[in-house]
Amino acid sequence: SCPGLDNGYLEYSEHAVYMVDFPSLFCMHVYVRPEIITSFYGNMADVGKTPVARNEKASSEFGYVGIDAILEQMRRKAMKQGFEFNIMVVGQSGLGKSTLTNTLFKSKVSRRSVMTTEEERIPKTIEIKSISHVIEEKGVRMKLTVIDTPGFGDQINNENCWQPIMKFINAQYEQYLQEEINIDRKKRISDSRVHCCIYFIPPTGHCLRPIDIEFMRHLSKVVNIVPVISKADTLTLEERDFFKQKIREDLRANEIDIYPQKEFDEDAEDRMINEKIRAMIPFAVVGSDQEYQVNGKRLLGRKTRWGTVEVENTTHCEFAYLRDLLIRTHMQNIKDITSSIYYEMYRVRRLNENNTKPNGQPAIHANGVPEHEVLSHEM
Ligand SMILES: Nc1nc2c(ncn2[C@@H]2O[C@H](COP(=O)(O)OP(=O)(O)OP(=O)(O)O)[C@@H](O)[C@H]2O)c(=O)[nH]1
Ligand SMILES: [Mg+2]
Repeated sequence: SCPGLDNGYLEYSEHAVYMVDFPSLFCMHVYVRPEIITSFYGNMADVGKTPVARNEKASSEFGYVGIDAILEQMRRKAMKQGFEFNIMVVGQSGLGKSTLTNTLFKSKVSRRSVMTTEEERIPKTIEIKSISHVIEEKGVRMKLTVIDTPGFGDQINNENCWQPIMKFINAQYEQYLQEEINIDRKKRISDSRVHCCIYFIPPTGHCLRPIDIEFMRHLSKVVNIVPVISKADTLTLEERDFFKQKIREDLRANEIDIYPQKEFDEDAEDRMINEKIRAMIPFAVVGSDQEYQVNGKRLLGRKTRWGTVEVENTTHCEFAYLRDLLIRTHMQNIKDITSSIYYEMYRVRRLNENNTKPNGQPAIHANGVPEHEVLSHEM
């Protein structure tokens, strides 16, 4: 029904109508909303801000719709919001947890955000303490929080020494849940949930101790566990390899599921990458917050009479692998598992408790979501 359009064709898109009449006049009439014209030849980076009018013929010729622009939109949103990541360090007293916390902040993660220069000894940790730094790199903001915990094993009876840690982890889930079920809830809930727990194994060189097995068995049910062998500078290379293998066997024998858990591998590629990590875990780490001059460079290390152990040198220890796993390669996955597995289990359990019907039957569907509940939870 377009006047004057003979032998031509009509194209329609959401934002523009094209009437094309090539054979008779060799001209093309384009009826298009004025604001579209400005973006018609626009840079693809601007896609997402203003809809781009697109000739369907050209689209089919070149096969490009612009779906990939969603990545750019997501990137912008994520950069505006920033990221939060919470790591907890747990283990027996004196294994270097507080030192490693400082190492994490002073290493390449955020060398600039820690400005302490004075050499002070790290005191014994006596309460659970969170240390946060906002790190910015290439416009991406991340609030990295390390939760330092008091070491256990000092008591005569060390039974149930995992309980205060478990209580803290659950308290963070509870806080998140309360924010989430609030009628007037915030658009974005601040996330204090423990995404990952670094468990410190003493460098005995033998096998896992019952207390380590007990601790990890309980914690692995509520949080991602990444075990490390602490003070790895005290082991020879052979001792280190033997100990690592023995720990992996002990973990398997005791059915302790550590991160990255096999059952959460999403595809073959995931499996391939994670298998390599599983073969390296537990990382044998060395911690230090002191810098030394080595070959003209200032490096984090531990100076001894026979040389300096460089913390970030992978031929000396595996701290850099640990940091890369946590920060560079698996952070999002660790957060996803926290949110979709561990927090979800906590949430279902808590809502089940609250929604138990008078006859004792929980008012929860098989999929774990209460009938009346309209909760949406972000990953
Ligand atoms: N050889 C060696 N010593 C370390 C290492 N990391 C820390 N230390 C030393 O171990 C001692 C205890 O370190 P902390 O970081 O206070 O240990 P912690 O686990 O926080 O101890 P608590 O707070 O009591 O639980 C300090 O003298 C550190 O310098 C390491 O990788 N190798
Ligand atoms: Mg400490």
